[in-house]
Amino acid sequence: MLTIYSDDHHLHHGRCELIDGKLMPCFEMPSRADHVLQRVKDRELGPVQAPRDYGRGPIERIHSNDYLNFFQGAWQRWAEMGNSEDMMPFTWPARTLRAIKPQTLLGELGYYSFDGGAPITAGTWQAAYSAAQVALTAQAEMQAGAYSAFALCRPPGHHAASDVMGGYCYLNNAAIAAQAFLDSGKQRVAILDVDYHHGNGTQAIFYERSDVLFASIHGHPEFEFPFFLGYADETGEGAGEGFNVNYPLASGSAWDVWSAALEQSCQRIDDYAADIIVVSLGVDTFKNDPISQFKLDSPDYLAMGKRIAALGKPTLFVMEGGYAVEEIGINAVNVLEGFESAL
Ligand code: SP5
Ligand code: ZN
Repeated sequence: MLTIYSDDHHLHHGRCELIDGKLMPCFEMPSRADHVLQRVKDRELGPVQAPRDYGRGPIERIHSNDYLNFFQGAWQRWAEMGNSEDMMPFTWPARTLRAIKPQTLLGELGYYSFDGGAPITAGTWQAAYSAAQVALTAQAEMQAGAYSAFALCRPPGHHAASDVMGGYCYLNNAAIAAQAFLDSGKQRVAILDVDYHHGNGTQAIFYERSDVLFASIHGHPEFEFPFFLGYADETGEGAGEGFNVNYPLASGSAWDVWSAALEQSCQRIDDYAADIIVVSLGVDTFKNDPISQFKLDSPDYLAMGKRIAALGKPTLFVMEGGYAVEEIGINAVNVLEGFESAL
């Protein structure tokens, strides 16, 4: 399988995030992608290529221009104000306030974000922009005939909506790739989100559309981040009614429970008759993940890849979460090797 990877992800290295009542060093760190790349090489998964640059156009198909302009220019404005520490939002337009766009940088930052988990550093835009190009290049390789590809994206994307960042995510790489498939002639794309957390950004982006089926298996929002989306009764709206499906699972879920939800997800994707599958590949479902509560073990990821391969559809894997850094490469590449072993 072809891997697309850019070293630019090193340009994003946030100092800390606000998590569970504490300011902690960022769990989403550069060594994550380094470990995945090393494992791709160790296992001789296939060639590794740098991304091509498709510009901002295909990103603008998913994200609003106002949001992109803000994100692209934020660090320079911050630095011109004499700052050198990471930008972190701390006030959001929650209920009782107005979602009105402020004129000042920190007000705008709160307007365009939903948590204190996505710091902006000097290199965050470039890293996120390159990650989107990684996804777009992998998409183009598939459009040109590859049956599968691995977009080794960092930072991840599935918590980012059209004009909102959060949950370590800025640009929604999987959504950008899915839209690119549609724009190059595909009719139906299924996004299977296996990250431990609900893909609230991806769901929001496609919620009223029938050309993208979104299926997500995740920690129940009753107890887990992002808390405010990901319930089973969110089935889509308008033209999108019936094209969104959530499988919120209990804390402590292991492969027996998780694989039953995967089976149901795959059934839904079969019924949808997708042309292409985009997998939001998070491996924070791992038993030793430091911020997650599922109990998958490394061999389970091989089985996951095999089941996805049985869908019998061209599949683009897009890297999302996974914070057990020592094992992230083994687990992510196990999915890809399981997939290839079943072809
Ligand atoms: C891409 C991705 O995996 N983003 C994850 C962002 C998670 N951020 C907050 C995690 C909160 C963990 N603590 C929840 C405690 C509930 N028992
Ligand atoms: Zn996650």
